[in-house]
Amino acid sequence: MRTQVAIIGAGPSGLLLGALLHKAGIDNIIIERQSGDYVLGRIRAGILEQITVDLLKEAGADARLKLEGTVHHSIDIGFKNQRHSIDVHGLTGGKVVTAYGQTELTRDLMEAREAAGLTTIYEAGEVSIHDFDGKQPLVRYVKDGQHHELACDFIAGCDGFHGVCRASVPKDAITEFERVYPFGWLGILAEVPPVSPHAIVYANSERGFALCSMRSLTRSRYYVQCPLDDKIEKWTDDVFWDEIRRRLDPDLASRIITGPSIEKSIAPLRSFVAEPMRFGSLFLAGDAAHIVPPTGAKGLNLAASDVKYLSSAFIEHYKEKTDAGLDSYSERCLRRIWRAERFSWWLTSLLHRFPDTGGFGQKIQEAELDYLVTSQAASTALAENYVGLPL
Ligand code: FAS
Ligand code: PHB
Repeated sequence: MRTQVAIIGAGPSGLLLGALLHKAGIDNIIIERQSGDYVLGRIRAGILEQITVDLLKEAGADARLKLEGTVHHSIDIGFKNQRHSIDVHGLTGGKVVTAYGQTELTRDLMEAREAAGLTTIYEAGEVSIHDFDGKQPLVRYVKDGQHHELACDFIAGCDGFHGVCRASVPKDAITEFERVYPFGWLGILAEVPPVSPHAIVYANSERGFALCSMRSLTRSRYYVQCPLDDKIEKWTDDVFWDEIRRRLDPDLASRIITGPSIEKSIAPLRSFVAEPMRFGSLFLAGDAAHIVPPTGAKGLNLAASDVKYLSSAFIEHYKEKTDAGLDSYSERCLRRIWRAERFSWWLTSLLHRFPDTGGFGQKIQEAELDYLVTSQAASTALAENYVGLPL
């Protein structure tokens, strides 16, 4: 088999890249190690920057997003038993974010790909990539016991943090930067109306961080900071609902509608960047190249901006016969990535309780939060990062 761009991974990065390349008439095949249902079963991000919304429209996969996405003009910051609204829309000259689950976005892209009759090899085993630093890049995989080879011009490594692409780069050709946080997030999904349907709530408390989000007006997404070694079994629904209410201001806590969880998982938090993001004809995009703690709602959105840069670069290569975009891809992505890494690290450091936070640290966090919500300059800095910096 042969294609112009071989895409490894059918998560948001791979699917969005495939859709944008197809629209430009560039042949691509996606190779995914899991089943489509497994990919859809992963509950992850929920907040989309306008850049991501616009890319889904460009990819022709935004019909449901327009109907079911919930536009947010503000976010709430909770601390010292009070809640403060940050007018993101007003502070950024009208920019907004949209609440729409990554699962739904992935489903929309999958369905659009299938409708266009494009090839996605699911449940591909033993995926390996070859000669990406040479002239004849190649992907090998096993499907239904048969060994296959896919020749291509380029390989897009959209295979996430634990994928094969970054791992295939020689160690002396790549530099990795990482910070692992000493806690995780316990997240639950419940078919109950969100307590704050028009503003995500980020709460700092002496008991730890809490977040109130949503997937729709009837489906809520909540998180609490938890020890990294916590076992999910400890967190019964009742324990969870009691704990999150203790971390929120009394008014909000009294209004939370509880119900049985339909998904519950603990995710570790890390900051990670691999440099560079290009190795010959291999290009890394999304979580394959970087990870942010989800506090700033940047992970999925950074993946989308990588894909915007990479799809434009491939289109220039094939249509305008210039490699300027490919040659500048890594540098352009990394500038934006590091700004998002900084924002996500800063917000995580401000809202979470660390082992060494203590009484003094809590007071410092509360003083910074007090300044953040009362200073227009500080609120503007938060708002412009939250809606997404310009491409
Ligand atoms: P993904 O990891 O989504 O997709 C990579 C795909 O490649 C997967 O389908 C995988 O099966 C496949 N793959 C891996 N190895 C392969 C191989 N060898 N061969 C073929 N295929 C292979 N972001 C937010 O903005 N907000 C959040 O709240 C948030 N919560 C998160 C919670 C968790 C537990 C995790 C892990 C991430 C979270 N993220 C969040 C970040 C997340 O949304 C990512 O940014 C997003 O999934 C990135 O998409 P991809 O780059 O496509 O990577
Ligand atoms: C989510 O809805 O999953 C979500 C929202 C905002 C965040 C992180 C996660 O910062």
